[in-house]
Amino acid sequence: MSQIATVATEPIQGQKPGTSGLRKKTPVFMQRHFLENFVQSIFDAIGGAAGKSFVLGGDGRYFNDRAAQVILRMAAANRARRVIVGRGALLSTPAASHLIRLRRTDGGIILSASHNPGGPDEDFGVKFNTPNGGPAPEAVTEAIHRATEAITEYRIYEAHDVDLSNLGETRLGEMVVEVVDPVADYADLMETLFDFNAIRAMIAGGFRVRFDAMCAVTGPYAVEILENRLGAPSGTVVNRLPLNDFGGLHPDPNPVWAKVLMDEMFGADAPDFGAASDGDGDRNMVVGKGVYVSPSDSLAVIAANAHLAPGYAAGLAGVARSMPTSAAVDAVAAAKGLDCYETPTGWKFFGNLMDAGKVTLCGEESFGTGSDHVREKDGLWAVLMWLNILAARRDSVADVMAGHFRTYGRNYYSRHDFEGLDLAAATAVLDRLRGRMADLPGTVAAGLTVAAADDFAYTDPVDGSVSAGQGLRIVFDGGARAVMRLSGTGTTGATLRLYLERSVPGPDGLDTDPQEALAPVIAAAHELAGIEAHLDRSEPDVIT
Ligand code: VG1
Ligand code: CO
Repeated sequence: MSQIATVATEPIQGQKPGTSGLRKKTPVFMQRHFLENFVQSIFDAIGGAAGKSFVLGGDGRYFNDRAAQVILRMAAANRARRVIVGRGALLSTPAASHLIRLRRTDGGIILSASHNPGGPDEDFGVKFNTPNGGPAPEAVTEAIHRATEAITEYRIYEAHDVDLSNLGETRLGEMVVEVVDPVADYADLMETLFDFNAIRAMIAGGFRVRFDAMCAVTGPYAVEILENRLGAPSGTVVNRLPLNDFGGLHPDPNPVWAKVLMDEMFGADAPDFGAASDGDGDRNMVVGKGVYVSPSDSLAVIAANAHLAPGYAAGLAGVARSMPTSAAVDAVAAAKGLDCYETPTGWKFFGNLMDAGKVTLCGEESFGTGSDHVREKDGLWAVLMWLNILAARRDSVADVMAGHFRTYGRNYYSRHDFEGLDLAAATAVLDRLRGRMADLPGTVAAGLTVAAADDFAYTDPVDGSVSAGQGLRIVFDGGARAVMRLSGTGTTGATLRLYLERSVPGPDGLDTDPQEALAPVIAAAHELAGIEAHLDRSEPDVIT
């Protein structure tokens, strides 16, 4: 007989959400009480689940299906009214954000560790999104963390698994479980924003697209939108079947992990347009025939051209970028008279700006772009925006980029990641540098003179909340910049991210290799932080 069980438990250390939700090795999440404690803490932190409705879904990685069943039983035991679940417990992060908004739920739980690899020995994650559809802001994630430290019991309904393979409504006790098509509402939303006829005509005219779904959640979305609705030939979307270990791929759409796509786009007879997305579908990489578009440049190009898409024909309210993202978009904003906001890393900081109508478009250097159509970054949205721009301009990616640089100048940009570092050693490097920030101006390193240095702190212009310690910024004479911070999404050791930028106004010097253009900034940053001396590393593990 089904009944509600109240299970005694104890706090488990380390249930502190990072940049985007709680991420741990899958075996950690599968430990006794681990998932249950965290989910009960979410409910406790938001004043209980009774009478509320939620969206639930994930990127299909290993443990997604089991975790979804546990969360449904816990929602029922906590007397939630309704949970809307994507069929098979699948939902991309942007589709989940859209459903929360469309169905006006009290939030949603997304099962994903996003761009981190998945599988029994890889990563799993859980993220709570608030009723605006966006990632919980810091006040909420802190309340969840406090609840994990005080938890004494959780509630779970003892019942069989719910069949999530068929659309429609069932009941779990008093609670309604509504299984929905994960793709349909999202695809419909895209049709309202972009000129599907123009894109369809461009593709029918021979424009070739390649989309690499990296065996992650975007496959079914890309097949429905690009192949079924826009008429791209079958096979346009590769790695289209979501697999619970992503087929062993690292579902992070960048030139390193999406190398197969890069090789195709730079090879003979390359398609006109290539793109890839990450585990949960919120990231994107855009590549033209023989030309790579950096995420910071993509944001700038979209800011300059978004009016060509019907959903943005009235123009943008304003734009925002995370602090480490290049200032390429700032140049567009200045030229167009748009407000431009600079936020800490992580999409949760854009939510207030979008809710208040201050910005339409947001982006991060980490392959994240999006708008106020949802409250998450959105990989396929960015792909469709690009296709819409190319169809409207009847131009190639290479020509769009060259024209953009001629008009606005070019911000050479790169991120160097040093992975698998000892946490104490990496923290010490940043602490040491932080301690010197005030004295750095005037210092000469590798021939560059420091003009300004600080530890980025952000005051939210809407609610006044302050987030300090968001990254060390060093600006050199002439405007070149280095930023350093530790990753908040990894699950082992520490990752030091070094962000490098140098702007060139043009018309000369717009075609240099970015690593070459940035060489002096790289050298200066290494010298100031003492990367070789203290971390025993001279080369980064990943360069994007
Ligand atoms: C990284 C990126 C950040 C992004 C976050 C979540 O965080 O740098 O820009 O918002 O991942 O992306 P960190 O703390 O590791 O630098 V996703 O697609 O993994 O949700
Ligand atoms: Co992601």
